[in-house]
Amino acid sequence: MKKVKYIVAATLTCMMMVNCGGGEKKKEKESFSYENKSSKEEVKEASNEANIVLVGDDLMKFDKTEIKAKAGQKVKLTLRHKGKLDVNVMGHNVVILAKGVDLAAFAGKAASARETNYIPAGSESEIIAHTGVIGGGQTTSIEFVAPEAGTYDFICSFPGHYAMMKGKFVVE
Ligand SMILES: [Cu+2]
Repeated sequence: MKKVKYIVAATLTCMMMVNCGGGEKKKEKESFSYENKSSKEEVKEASNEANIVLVGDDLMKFDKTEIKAKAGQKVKLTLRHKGKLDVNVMGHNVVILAKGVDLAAFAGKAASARETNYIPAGSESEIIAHTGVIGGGQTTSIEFVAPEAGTYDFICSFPGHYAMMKGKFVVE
């Protein structure tokens, strides 16, 4: 078992090196042979983290209306703003709300919470996770652990955005 874990770690390292280095031929070959030996374990390891990427734009839209993870799974959520507008004009964030939180009520509070980056003070219990606010051309990431199974709302809490920029976070 230890040996298998080592191989998986080595495979992942190889894959990362290949990804970062643009794929030297020799390394690519190595990672390939490892991959065949331990493909099952590798899938297991990979599923330990959900990699979610949401892209926002200057038209007040997210590119997805549904994102997914498994209960208890480590989630890496990346928000990319592919627009050009400044953070003060077209700022975006992602706020995942706890169950039972009223979307409109939360967004109303958030809109006037400019000093705290549109996260209302004292609203911790209403939020599962949230990113910072970014402008055009910027990217930000957060990591958190997926809550219990269920469907959660996510929004951009920048003033006036939630009606257009919202979706479901489905936890299985
Ligand atoms: Cu927004």
